[in-house]
Amino acid sequence: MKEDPKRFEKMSMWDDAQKMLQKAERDGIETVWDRLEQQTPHCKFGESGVCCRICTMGPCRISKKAPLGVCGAGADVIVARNFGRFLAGGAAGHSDHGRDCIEAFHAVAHGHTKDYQIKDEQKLLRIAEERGIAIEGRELLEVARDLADEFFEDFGSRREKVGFLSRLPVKQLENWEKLGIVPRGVDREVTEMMHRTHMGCDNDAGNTMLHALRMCLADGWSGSMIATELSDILFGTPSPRKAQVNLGVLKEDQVNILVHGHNPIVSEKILEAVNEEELIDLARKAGASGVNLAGLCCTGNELMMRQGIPMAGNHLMTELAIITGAVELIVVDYQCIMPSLVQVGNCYHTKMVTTADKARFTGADHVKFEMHNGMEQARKVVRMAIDRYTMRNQDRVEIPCEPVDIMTGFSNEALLEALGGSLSPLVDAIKAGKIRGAVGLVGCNNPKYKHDFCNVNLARELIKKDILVLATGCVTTAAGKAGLLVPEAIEQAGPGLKEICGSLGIPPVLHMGSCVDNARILQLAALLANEIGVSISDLPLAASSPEWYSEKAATIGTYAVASGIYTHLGHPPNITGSPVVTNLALEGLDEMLGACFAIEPDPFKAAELIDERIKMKRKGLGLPE
Ligand code: XCC
Ligand code: SF4
Repeated sequence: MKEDPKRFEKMSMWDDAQKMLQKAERDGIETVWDRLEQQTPHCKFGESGVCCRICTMGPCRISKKAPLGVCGAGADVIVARNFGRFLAGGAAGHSDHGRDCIEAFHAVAHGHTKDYQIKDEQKLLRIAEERGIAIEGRELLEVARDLADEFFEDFGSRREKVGFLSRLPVKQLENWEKLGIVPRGVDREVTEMMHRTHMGCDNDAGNTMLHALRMCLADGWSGSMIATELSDILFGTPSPRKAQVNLGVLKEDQVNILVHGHNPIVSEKILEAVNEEELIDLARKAGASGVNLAGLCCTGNELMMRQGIPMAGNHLMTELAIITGAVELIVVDYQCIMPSLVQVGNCYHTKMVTTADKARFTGADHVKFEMHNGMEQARKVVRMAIDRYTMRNQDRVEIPCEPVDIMTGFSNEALLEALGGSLSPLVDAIKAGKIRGAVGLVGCNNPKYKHDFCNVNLARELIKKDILVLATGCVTTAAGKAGLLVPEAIEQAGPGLKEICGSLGIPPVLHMGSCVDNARILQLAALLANEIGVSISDLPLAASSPEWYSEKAATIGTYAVASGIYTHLGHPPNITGSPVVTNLALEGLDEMLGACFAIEPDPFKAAELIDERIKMKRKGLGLPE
């Protein structure tokens, strides 16, 4: 690879990434792409899901010569168990993040912290009412205490179904009941998956996969949904605003701090601290002109959606951001944080700071954030960053390009407001075929693809076909860098989408938030289905994660399909060793749920697949092409 003069262009489509890859080579730094090369080719048994390590009679790997594991389990059972546990990881990640939000909210409601507040009182009251809590004549915090308890209950074992299923079209809930996939409690479904996949339990691949649907639905309709709703209540419901993306948001003459991870409980406090006069003065004394905060990945999405804080980059940009040599400190909570960031940071002056006991990194400093000390800890982190500024070597600093403008902040509340308070204009536009359908374009980067090439090109192809794109997670940064998150991008859209978005003054690709915020898309789908009087699976909707990598992304894809949304993935999960699981994913689920997975690495072909599906669903509703 080293001799190929075009190697950096093959790794990423972006100028800022390519320049930093060159610098990495000059500075002698190994990146995720180098390590991928070392790991290639990947183990075929692992890749197809037929390696079992569930007990110590094994490990067993299935081949033609040895078609059964020591216990007698075949490929289907082994794949189903492995995939079930993979999805459990994703559901647990989102939902534990949701639980952390409930704990923060609980602490506020009980007066255990002064560092966090209720920012959106109206939303608190609205959601409390939705969940059957009395609000009339009661004090706000009293209502909040009840809502916290109500949400905690959703994680337990005593419910027949999680609370937000009241949002679902009745017909669809009946179908889930028939199939036995109504999620009862978040922790319960995750734990049950671990139980079922213990040696000697659920030895029927299809049955294990049914439970996988139920568990992922618990994530989408409870764990993630609670995370989103409570983050809005605590930090404000997003509304449209401007922001900027790419490595150009770093400032050569300022103390640069990056927040990385997922939960706004940490990043929101860091944001407050960097705006404190005393700390800005301290930065000036250290020779900087100020303190600059930028985001990475999903906590970046959270801060961008609510506060307009710039986004330095997505998953594959996290190492490259440090390679600019301009980052004093990177503060993280959890999920999607490459352990390599510590080593890359050590090659410069960049300090890595962890904040959650459940996500510590060897070599990083730990500044534990708790409800009662969030502000104090945030100030400490900012002071650490200012200290590092004096250690920066300006000769090694290279900030590669100018930032790109974007528009963000499209919560469902904001979308409704843009539509004049009701969904009818959107429904009318869909019925008239001006907006032919909508696609949730979500998820990650994966070095197995040219970075962001599929994310960007799929978004472009879809809007050309008058399909509205709803972006979350790391796709957001890709779409933003490609100039698709501004109202002017309607010039790249088909005539119908151009007309509608043009009249509303919104971009054809709407940023709806972080990965847990895919719950916003679920809610929007349910609102639309209820408005038209059909199930979600009847709507001209699809989802796609072209460059996905994580367990969480697979869980999102699975709850999307289970919710009736056709879902495209760039590559399959590690299930291809099982005909039963693979056929179920690609076909069988369609019969049960009106939605299935589709696999296609080429974004242009994927756009065609999605387009065909949307045509089919429009036809089903009797809508014109
Ligand atoms: Fe992680 Fe959420 Fe994927 Fe980005 S998109 S790489 S999961 S940060 Ni959710
Ligand atoms: Fe092998 Fe069965 Fe044990 Fe898996 S559970 S490691 S297939 S003996």
